[in-house]
Amino acid sequence: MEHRDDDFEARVEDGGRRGFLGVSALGLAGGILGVGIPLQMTFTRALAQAGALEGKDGLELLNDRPVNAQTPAHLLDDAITPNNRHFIRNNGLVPTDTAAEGWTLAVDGLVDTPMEMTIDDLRGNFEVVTMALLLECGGNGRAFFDPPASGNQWTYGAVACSEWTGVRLRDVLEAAGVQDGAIYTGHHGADQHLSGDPDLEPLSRGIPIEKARTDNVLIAFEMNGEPLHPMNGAPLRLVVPGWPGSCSQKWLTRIEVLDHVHDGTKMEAPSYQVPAYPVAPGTDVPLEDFRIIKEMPLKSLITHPQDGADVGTEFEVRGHAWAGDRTIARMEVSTDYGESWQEAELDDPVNDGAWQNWRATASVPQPGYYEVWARATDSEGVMQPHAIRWNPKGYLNNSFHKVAVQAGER
Ligand SMILES: Nc1nc2c(c(=O)[nH]1)N[C@H]1C(S)=C(S)[C@@H](COP(=O)(O)O)O[C@H]1N2
Ligand SMILES: [Mo]
Repeated sequence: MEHRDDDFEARVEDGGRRGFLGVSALGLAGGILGVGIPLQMTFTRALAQAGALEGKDGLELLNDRPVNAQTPAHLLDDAITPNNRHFIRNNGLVPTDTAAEGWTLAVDGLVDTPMEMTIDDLRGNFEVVTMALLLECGGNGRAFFDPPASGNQWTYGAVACSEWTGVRLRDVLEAAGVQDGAIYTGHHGADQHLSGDPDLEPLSRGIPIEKARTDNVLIAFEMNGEPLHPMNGAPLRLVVPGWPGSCSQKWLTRIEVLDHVHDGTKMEAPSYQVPAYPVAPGTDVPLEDFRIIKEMPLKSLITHPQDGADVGTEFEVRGHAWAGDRTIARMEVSTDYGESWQEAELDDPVNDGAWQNWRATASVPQPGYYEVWARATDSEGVMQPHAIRWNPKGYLNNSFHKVAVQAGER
């Protein structure tokens, strides 16, 4: 079943790549490639795609059905990711009506009091909090797997840290009264399955109840002080920082409390799962040997200089770093292929669940071509790896980010 679904996704993605060229050709995506509109690409479809990225700026469309778009690393330079720079990862089709008016959220399952609430009810009955929270797709970095893994070919830009306003999932669960024996949540959204079958959900994931009860898991109705962008889950979504982005259900309509691990769409292997043991690249791993990804690994991103930039022989290097449910303790950069490392200045996270900003002044001995590498070490002494172990679906690539620069006169 799942394998067929993946094949379908892969085919759709080929369509997406053609689509991307089409948008460029219309001059709507920044004139990246000088190619004509492929035959498959109708004018209407190109316009539909342009619409998908409305309110976004500089994102690279990886797929148009479903819409998936990543943010180039240098456009993630802001300390807090603005709405127009937040990536988009959809498994299905965006609901046609994303108005806040009349939207309801049901909380049911193993609770004393099943509830159905409007967004005004949420605002009125629970403490409203604003937090900067990191979202990263489990497949960010998939493009670098060899043999390649099917799915969106994310390079670096399926990550963001915006300021989300909402209520704590914990508070809502407490109001509903979670019963003994509850171990997991199941999340449901209003998006439509690609097949058009209304009985199928494109994605329905959940998290262990302990995670659902942490302070920084929000049911959010604002993104950087504005209503959510339609592509980012308007009018209501979950934000589960530090865990695979797929846990953060968009267009949220229902949260179930369960006495078993949720069995919704894409909870099953191999979706958002990795092998229980190390496997050689290309191994066909039996489905029962996969395990659900929980916390995401530590990682960092260089947002300045831009890859390929001209810089002086002394230049600023900066970016962000994050570490699942932990924090980053040390950030280092190298301009000599890792022969020597220089410590960067590292900010604390603005709150639990935010990425950390860092900066360093690099200097190189003479003009020429250099690579800038960055690596993070977390609060438990775990260091970001130079390369990572292959897995069938291309998840959890947290290897060093490297950018190339030309320093001094060419
Ligand atoms: N309802 C719904 N929620 C969803 C998804 C989806 O397809 N449908 N995609 C998930 C995945 S895989 C990721 S990585 C994040 C991405 O959030 P964003 O699109 O706001 O960046 O949303 C998650 N929530
Ligand atoms: Mo994702």
